Amino acid sequence: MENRSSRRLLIALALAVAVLASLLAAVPVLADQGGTGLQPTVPNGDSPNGHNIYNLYLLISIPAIIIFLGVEIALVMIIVRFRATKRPAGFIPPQWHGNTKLEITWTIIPLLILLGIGALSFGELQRDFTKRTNAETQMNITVQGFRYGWRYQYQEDGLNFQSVGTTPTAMVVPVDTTIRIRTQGTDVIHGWWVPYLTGKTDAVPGYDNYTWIKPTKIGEYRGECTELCGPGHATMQLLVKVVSQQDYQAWVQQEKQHEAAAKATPSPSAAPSPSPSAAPSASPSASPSPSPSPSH
Ligand SMILES: [Cu+2]
Repeated sequence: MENRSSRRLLIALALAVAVLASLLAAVPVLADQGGTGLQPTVPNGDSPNGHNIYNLYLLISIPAIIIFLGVEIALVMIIVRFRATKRPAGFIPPQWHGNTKLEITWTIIPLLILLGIGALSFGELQRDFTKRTNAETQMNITVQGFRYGWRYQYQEDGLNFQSVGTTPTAMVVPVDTTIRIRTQGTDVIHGWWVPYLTGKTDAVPGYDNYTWIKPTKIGEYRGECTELCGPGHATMQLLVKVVSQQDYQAWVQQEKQHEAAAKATPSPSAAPSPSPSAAPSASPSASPSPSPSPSH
């Protein structure tokens, strides 16, 4: 009788865990389809570094989930099987203390696991968030965060434009190209994050941070500022548009024509140059080389 009720309880618990686990597993799929960005895992990136972050996430999370479930299931089984009401009145379990071998083992194993996670994470940070060498780099873009928008400077193609507001101007890049990205902040700390391409990279005033991307698929990738930088933080949306090499060249020519046309006929919307005192703080465009630190 007792055994049967314990078994039923265990089966019910196991079912609850299975249902919960399958629900959790379904969430990323649903989120991916909706493209909402609300998902418990990091996305599987369309750039080698984003992809590596995803692999590292799985490598750490899957064993962690298995260990968690193992511990919780064992705990529940012990609680149910050895509960006090099923023991004779005044029952005291065997009293024993100390087991040096066991204690050393259960200290060393977690230590090794943590050191392993630390080493893997450090390696990933080194690969993704240090300055790529010139030999590895095919293109350089400086991304400046300001309150509240982004400025993009293309070193090789000489483009310079900004993106402001919740319908962002795309940072257009060619597919299969290693792009070194330097991030800077012009006022406070911002964070440049396009989850499907790479991890979060802070844009810090007076300091250059580096990341890189090598997009493997043509498409549009959304992102946003990930450092709370002020009341307009939520409007600092990001868009990266990955296009073919030909489309990229066409886009560069088109941008250059736009820039030339804007210079030839200064429209009222363009920043008026004759009043130096009226330079708005949110427009760091005036200086062609605003980097406070050594160039690439
Ligand atoms: Cu920001």
